[in-house]
Amino acid sequence: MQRRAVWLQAISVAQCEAIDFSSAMAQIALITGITGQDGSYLAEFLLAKGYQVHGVVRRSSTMNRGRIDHLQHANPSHPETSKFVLHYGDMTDSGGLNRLVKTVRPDEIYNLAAQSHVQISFDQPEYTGDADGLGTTRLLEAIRTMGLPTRFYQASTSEMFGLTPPPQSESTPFHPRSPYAVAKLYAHWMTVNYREAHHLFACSGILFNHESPRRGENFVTRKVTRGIAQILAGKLDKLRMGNLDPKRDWGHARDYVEAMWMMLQQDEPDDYVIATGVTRSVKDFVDTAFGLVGLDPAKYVVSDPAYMRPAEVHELRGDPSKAQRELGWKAETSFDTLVREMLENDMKLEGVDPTHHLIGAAKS
Ligand code: NAP
Ligand code: G4F
Repeated sequence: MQRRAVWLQAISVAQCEAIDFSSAMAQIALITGITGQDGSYLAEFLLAKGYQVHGVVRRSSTMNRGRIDHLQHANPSHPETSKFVLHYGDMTDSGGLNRLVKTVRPDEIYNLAAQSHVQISFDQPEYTGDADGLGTTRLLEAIRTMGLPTRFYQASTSEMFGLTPPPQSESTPFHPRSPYAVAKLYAHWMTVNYREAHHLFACSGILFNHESPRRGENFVTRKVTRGIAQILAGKLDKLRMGNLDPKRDWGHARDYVEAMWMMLQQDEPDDYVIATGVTRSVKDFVDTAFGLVGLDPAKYVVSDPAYMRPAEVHELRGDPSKAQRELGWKAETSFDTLVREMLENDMKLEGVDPTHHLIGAAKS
């Protein structure tokens, strides 16, 4: 109980400044966005590799650390000896970011923090630009002005391709279609610019959609798997959806965080597309997920204009051949396995037994 109470906080700047983290023998990684889907998988991955992992968390009135609670509890609570240390910070606050980089002196920074919802970025264009765009510049400037040899990973996105038809590779022209994509494109070019102008080891990973049971509940895949679980639990009778025609290249987040790390282990910094190379429509996802529990989507899915976007990205399909060739990376999880894993998780969360509903689920 005592240990949990300590860990439900992050350490203060004063505490942080009193500790010499650079004396740790382990490699040190700093992850912004550690409470998000990718941040949680990446933290697990780096801890398993023996890194000391520092994460940036935002202050909120309720704790939203569900994705990383298990990591907090598995590590000793004393910041000097722990392999997992949390710090308060925000991408809109350059003073705090500067102090963090100065005191933690990370070997690697993974910049995953972002207002990452495309549709919401139309409602919050300025904030999205500040956090996702300028926030990246703040971190790059912190590394540059302190003269650190820190390697930097930027979470760029296939949304930057927007209207440009597939297949999309590292040499495909960009045509962003939302304030989110515009902000990310600015951050992408700042990453490239700090590499070219200031010789930072800075990489931009252009990742296509990746999902998991930890995906935020208002992204389309999780909305569908969670909706199905709620239908089975008798809590929902209709699933209100937007445009079912757009196509996405969906992979598993667990596979994709490994590619982030691989980029920072190369001899030279570069940019890489990370994708499966296969595209499916939102309707395909809906049909697959409903099919796996033997339900007819036509009885449950209804169209709701509230989820239609002012400008849509119609088709994304990445060409991951450079990552395969140079990093030795390739997506491992199949589409069916991904959908099944998400459904199983959401059923359990809703108190529904997957062995009764999920076709092919092993009986316990
Ligand atoms: P996510 O689940 O939405 O997580 C976003 C993280 O950023 C959360 O930890 C969030 O903190 C944090 N954050 C948001 N605004 C912040 C701010 N102003 N200051 C500090 N932290 C802030 O996103 P994800 O799916 O893990 O994606 C990780 C990154 O990859 C994002 O940059 C996203 O844009 C990019 N990306 C994602 C995909 C994908 O398909 N998942 C594809 C390409 C690129 P709270 O928990 O406090 O909200
Ligand atoms: O799941 P989505 O919200 O993801 P989107 O817009 O592709 O963005 C995600 O992937 C990007 C990488 O390409 C990331 F950079 C970004 O941070 C995020 O992780 O929507 C997917 C598609 C869209 O075409 C949307 O219009 O699904 C369509 N859709 C249809 N009905 C819906 C819904 N999307 C949501 N969120 N909710 C719906 O009800």
